Amino acid sequence: MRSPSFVIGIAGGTGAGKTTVARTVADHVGEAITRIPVDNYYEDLSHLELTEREQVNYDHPDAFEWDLLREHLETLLEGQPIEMPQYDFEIHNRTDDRVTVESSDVIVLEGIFALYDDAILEMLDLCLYVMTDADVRILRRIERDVVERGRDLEGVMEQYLETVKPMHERFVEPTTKNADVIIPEGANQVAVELLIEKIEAERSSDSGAGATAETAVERERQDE
Ligand code: UZR
Ligand code: MG
Repeated sequence: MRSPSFVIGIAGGTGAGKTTVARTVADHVGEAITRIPVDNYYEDLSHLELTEREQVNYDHPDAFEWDLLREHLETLLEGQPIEMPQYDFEIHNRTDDRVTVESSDVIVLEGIFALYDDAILEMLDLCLYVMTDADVRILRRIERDVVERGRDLEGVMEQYLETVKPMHERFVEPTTKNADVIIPEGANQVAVELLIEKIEAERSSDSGAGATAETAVERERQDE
């Protein structure tokens, strides 16, 4: 199995459009991409009751199982498959299923803390931060949590003010300093197209590395 040639991290606040950027890129590049949502690496909280799980601060870095995420990324970088945990937002817990995810040419790690952990940053070739205004993000968040994640409006509002916003300011937004590129307003078309072009360029330079090196040597000879 071939090892990935390019690993991308996509961070940004909740509702910024990270998943949309990752999915759009994956749709264009096709099977050559493995998408890893950091959300799937929330700690297993099966030992807690639902009412207790509702009280957990999911916007704090401690809510994640970092060791497992690091280990899985390393495995994918070696070209090996992983058994990726799955997360259910409605019950605030990991499910019992694991999904086998194969490694591929391009790995995309996506989540609020994609650019948080030092060991993970070492593994990333390109670090992106999706920067979207907080008002746009909360509107999207309300729509998504109520429609897709089975929440009520009051709960979403309370959670936003109590944890999502302060934790964003304290832990998520500072990771902009780890970004190589900041993408404004979520999945904007120009940014996504540039990203796709970059991925294609990395893939073709990697597969044709020998040929490129030879051409460079030849050129040097001609220059002498
Ligand atoms: P994205 N989250 C939940 O609401 N419930 C959970 O069980 C686990 C996570 C939320 C989390 C964070 N915070 O803001 C968001 N809260 O999922 C991150 N509260 O996901 O990046 O897709 O918005
Ligand atoms: Mg998302």
